[in-house]
Amino acid sequence: MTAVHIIGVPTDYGQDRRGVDMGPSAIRYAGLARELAAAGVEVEDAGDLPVPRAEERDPDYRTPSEGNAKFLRETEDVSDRLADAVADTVADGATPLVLGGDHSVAIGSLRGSARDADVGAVWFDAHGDYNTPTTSPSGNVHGMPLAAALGHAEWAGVEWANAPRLREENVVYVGLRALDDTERAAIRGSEMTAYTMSDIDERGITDVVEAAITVAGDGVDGVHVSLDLDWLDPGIAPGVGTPVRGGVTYREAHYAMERVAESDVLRSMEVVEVNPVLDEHNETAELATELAASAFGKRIL
Ligand code: B3U
Ligand code: MN
Ligand code: MN
Repeated sequence: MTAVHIIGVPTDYGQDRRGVDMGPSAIRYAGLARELAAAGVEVEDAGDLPVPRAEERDPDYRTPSEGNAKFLRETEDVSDRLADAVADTVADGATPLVLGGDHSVAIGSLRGSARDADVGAVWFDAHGDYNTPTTSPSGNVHGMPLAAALGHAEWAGVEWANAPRLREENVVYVGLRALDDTERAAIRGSEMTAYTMSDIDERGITDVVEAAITVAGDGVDGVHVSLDLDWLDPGIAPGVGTPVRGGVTYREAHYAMERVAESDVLRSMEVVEVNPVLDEHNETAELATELAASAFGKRIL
């Protein structure tokens, strides 16, 4: 029986809208343990990592020599502790399920997952999260975790951010639809594979997800699945800080997660950017819960 360890990371250092720190509570309240049990996995809840409130901290206390990345010292601290928790969970033979928090938590998840193994990643997101402190229009680290984990540009010497055993060739985006200009150019120039919403329209979710899992899993020990709830259309997932119209449907999302479960390559997963303050009746948290259950094997029949 697959064992899943839930690790909550109530952080909102990576973006400007308060509330995403309540994501782990909202997702648990929506019945995560029950849903995962229905998926037939053994669940252990490791609780939340302690994360100091953003108001008590200075966003500009430490920035890189060039550019802007807010709450960098705090993000480093959370990432270090999360990387340890994820690596320990994998070493115990369980699959970590990280609950964000904003997408900056992915830096820690990726570092932990890739500590003793080569990993690929499938990035289900409207955004590329491939900015650096210099290119970022916002200074928000939730728009940078992939560039950080891949050790790009100013992130290159930043040891706590870099996951050396994650390679561009095994990173695949699914559902992109909102990129900054510099980010677009950087993605085009990279070895990553990027499937946009147009690709899903043209080829269908079946084909795109199949290809994504194949590329991410090629020659590696396992795949990290990063699920940003703004990947879905805001009509069904309103509780996110940066909604973008034209996202995937409820059924496309479930199908994708079911394929993740069937592929049997899942090494670690995170569910991020649920913001209960912006949500309607906790429906985005419920959706996150259901999608996680699908990724761990819940089936209709
Ligand atoms: N690309 C923009 C916006 C953004 C990225 N990720 C989210 N929003 N959720 C930035 O700030 O880097
Ligand atoms: Mn994201
Ligand atoms: Mn996003």
